[in-house]
Amino acid sequence: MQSGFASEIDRRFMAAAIRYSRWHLGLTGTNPSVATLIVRDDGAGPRIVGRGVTALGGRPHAEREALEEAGEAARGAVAYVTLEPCAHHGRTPPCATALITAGITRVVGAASDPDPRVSGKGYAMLRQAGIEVVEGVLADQAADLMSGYLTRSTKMRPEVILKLAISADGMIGIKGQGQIWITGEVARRQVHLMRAEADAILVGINTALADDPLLTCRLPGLEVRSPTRIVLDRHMRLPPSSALVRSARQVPLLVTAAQDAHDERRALLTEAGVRFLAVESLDAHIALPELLEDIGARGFMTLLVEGGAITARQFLAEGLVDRLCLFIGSTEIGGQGIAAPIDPGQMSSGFSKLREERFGEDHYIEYVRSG
Ligand code: AOF
Ligand code: ZN
Repeated sequence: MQSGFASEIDRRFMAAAIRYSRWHLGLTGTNPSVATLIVRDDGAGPRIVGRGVTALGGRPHAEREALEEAGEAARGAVAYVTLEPCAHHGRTPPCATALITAGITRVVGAASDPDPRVSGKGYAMLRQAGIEVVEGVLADQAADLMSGYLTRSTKMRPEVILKLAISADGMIGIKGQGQIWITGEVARRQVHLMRAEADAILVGINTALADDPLLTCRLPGLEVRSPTRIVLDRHMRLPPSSALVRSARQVPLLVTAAQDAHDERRALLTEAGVRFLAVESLDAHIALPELLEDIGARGFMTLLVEGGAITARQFLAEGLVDRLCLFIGSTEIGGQGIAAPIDPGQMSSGFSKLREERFGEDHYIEYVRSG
């Protein structure tokens, strides 16, 4: 069995591969967005001869795309893969076999794959073929971008990302008012980027009624990456005239309604292109774990929850938030404000801080659930 050590150059190429894997986030169905770089050194220093990222819809896999670009240059080269190469015969033969056949002599891998058809087997196949394998290089960074895939594989539900924009005095809105601006333009663009990378986005009916949001990605050039929109709407109160329903033919819209809700409204919404997710209720609330299971079964790996207060509180109270993204504005709202469901100054021990940044005037803190 061959194994080796990672060099500083390995870490640099892996960091580049991880950045590249971000390219197809939200676009690969139930497959993770993986990247591969094929790098060779003919004496003048290492250079990239092939790049691949998991294709739209999830196939071909990243390794195949990269090997195709490299062609004969793959012989004797190093492959940097952000996920262990697959070992199973799916619709295509295993990527481990493709790397072996192409004459790759060294594989540097980041995250390991929980898929039982792959887990450990991909690296074992490479080693058996005499390829030097280094595992786990920048594994945490790679896994962070694949967290949706990893959550869905292990918990059978999507990763829940709760995004909250909070004023300097801890409010997320003003009572009785629709959308108000808590954060500035740079932060707002960042939120649209999060939408582009998510598989689905969810709001409660109160937010849908008060704000009449579109919930699409409106960054120039990235409009096509808008996620599927989901509204928690047990009594089917979403009006056909809402921005969400009017855009349902362009960007998918799912409404979660109880089976017995309003037949006439159901027909109107169906006519407008809306689809439904049947839900169970528990104490007048939608049963979230069952709903998440259903959303996961439909192939969604990441679910961005964008509000409002009641919905956010319910996800938090049921321990269903995996990642918490707080955008903290610099202005105060005052007494008419709706209090945020959490206090950034007093985070519960269930979360640990992953990163902190500044977006224009606003402060950004991202937490992940610990354990
Ligand atoms: C790779 N490279 O780029 C990705 C992989 O249904 P299939 O045949 O496409 O296989 C899906 C599994 O392949 C998925 O569960 C995960 O284990 C792996 N994803 N593997 O070698 C890739 N996206
Ligand atoms: Zn593969």
